[in-house]
Parts: sequence; C-alpha cells; structure tokens
Amino acid sequence: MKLAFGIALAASVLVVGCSGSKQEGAAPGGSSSKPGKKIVVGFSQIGAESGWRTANTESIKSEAAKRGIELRFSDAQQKQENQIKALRSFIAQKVDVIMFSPVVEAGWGPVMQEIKDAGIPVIVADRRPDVSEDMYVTFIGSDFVEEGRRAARWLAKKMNGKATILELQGTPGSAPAIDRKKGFEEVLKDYPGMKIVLSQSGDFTRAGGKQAMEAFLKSPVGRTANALFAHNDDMALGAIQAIEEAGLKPGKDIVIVSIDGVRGAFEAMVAGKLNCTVECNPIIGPQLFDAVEAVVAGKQLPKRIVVEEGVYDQSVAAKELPNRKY
Ligand code: GZL
Repeated sequence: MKLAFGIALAASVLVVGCSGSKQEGAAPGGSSSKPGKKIVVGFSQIGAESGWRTANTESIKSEAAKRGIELRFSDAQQKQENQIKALRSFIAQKVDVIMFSPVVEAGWGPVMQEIKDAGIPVIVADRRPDVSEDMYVTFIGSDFVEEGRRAARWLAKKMNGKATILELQGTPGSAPAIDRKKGFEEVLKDYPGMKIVLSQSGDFTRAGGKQAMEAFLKSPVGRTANALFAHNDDMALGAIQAIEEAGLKPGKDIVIVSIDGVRGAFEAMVAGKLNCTVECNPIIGPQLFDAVEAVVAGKQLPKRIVVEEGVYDQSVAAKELPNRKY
C-alpha cells in the first residue's frame, strides 16, 4: 500500500512567509551579491548516523555541484557543539547562505542571533530548531508528527487494534524523535488495546537499535511484546538482529513498523523481517538549492516547505525496491 502525498506549501505559513521579516529573502552580505559571482553556502550536517543521513548528504552535495554552487560542508558527528562551531566559522567566512539540520531542537538562540546580526540568511534543512521563525528564511523538511500518525494507523490496522508495543526512539530532544512519538501516541488514543510497554532511545543508529532491543528482550515485559515501533529504519534493522539472536522471528513474532524508507528496509520487508516503513524523503537537495538561489535573488519564500512522502508495506516492497533512490 502506498499513499502518495503531494508537495504541500502550508498556505497559512505562506502568508507568514511574506511577512517581510529581516530573514525574508534578505540579500546576503557575501560575495554572490555581486553579479556573476559563485554562490557560497555553508552547510552544517548532523553526521552520518543512518542510511537516511548518508542519502541526505549525497543529495545536498550532488545538487550543489550540479548548480556550480560552492558548498562548505561540515559533519558534526551528531554533536551540537560541533554544529555551533561550524556555524560560527561560516559567519567568519562571510558565506552567502547558511544551511543546517539541527541535531536537537534546543540551544540555537545565541548562534542564530550572531548569524542574523551578520546579515547572513539561514535555511533550515530536515529538522527544526526551537527558535522564532524570523531567525530563518524557510524550513524545508518532513512532517514528523504525520509520519508518527501514519506508523500508528498502519500498525492498528495490521494488529486489529490490539498490540503490546516496544518503541525505539530517535535522538533525545531531536524534532523527529519528539514529533514521531507525538503523532504515534495521538493515534493510539483511539485504540485502548494498543499500548507502548517499553520505550528507549537508540539514537537513530543500527547499533543503538540492536542494543536497546537486547535490553527490551531481557525484561519480562519486553518478552510479552508483539509489535515494535522504531523511529527510523536503521534502529529497526539493528532490532531485527537482536530479535533473531533471541530466537524469535522478526516480522512474525514481533510485527515491526519503522520510518525512513531506506533500501535496507525494503530488503528486510522482502525477506519478511520488517512489515512497514513510512517514507521520510532525504532527497531534498533540489528544494534546498532552489531556496538558496531564491534567497540570493532576494525572492520571498514560504516559512515552511513540506516534502512528498508515502507509506510502503510488505505487499508492495518487492515491486517498489527497484525504484528506490536511497
Ligand atoms: C528525519 C531525519 C532523521 C531520520 C534518521 O528527517 O532527521 O535523522 O529519520 C536520521 O534516519 O538519523
């Protein structure tokens, strides 16, 4: 089953986006404001923690190269202090535009004020920071709350409204972990027979998912579970290993729904070890650099751009696998 959702520009936000605040299409102070000069973009990436992140980085790097935009790329290895250091160095380098995907929501106020004071426009990619919207030009990424809802709706249907659920959360304090949990639990309110009995972070990594699942299966409560909700596919794939090592059948003894839609998830579904993945599209390089070029040209942008996504389960996995781009 695949539900395709078109690219959505949130109309109300579109209005806000035209508010003309300082960050709206602010002509950058960098070199590209001179005609014919190469645009220089500083990008602080979270890390390389998952298949999703690798695909996201590839999309961004290849799109910049395709457009002849100079990309100064920094990998923060999932540490906020490394991202803040990188953002400050982009200010010092007087880049034309700063882009970043904040590893967690909190703690960005001071450095984003420094960027604003330097007159450099900011484009937020993938995850949102907990700052006011006038600190950035636009936020391009997925609707994580809806992804959580989709996961819960699929599981409720699969389990006929009755499930004892284990939950592998993403990075504590990150927008996707907060919002996916929120959306999942919102739908669970309609299903009294579906309960999350244990929940732990696996930090969005395969190793983290395996470790957390091993701990779940060592506890009596964990052994009663018949379903797993993983905030991303990498943790689900790690959990599958732990489930097999415990002598159980992933996808059968424990029905698994996760989020991202990476190739490994489709392969696991074809093998009958994963049951559903909710797509979270990492290939946002084209939209990000459309926004960069619009900002440099001084054009207005909506505050929020939500990317297209679907839901894929075992019934379509084999057919869809060859089409996967990440
Ligand atoms: C979601 C992204 C998340 C992915 C994980 O947009 O921020 O981070 O779901 C990745 O795989 O680590």
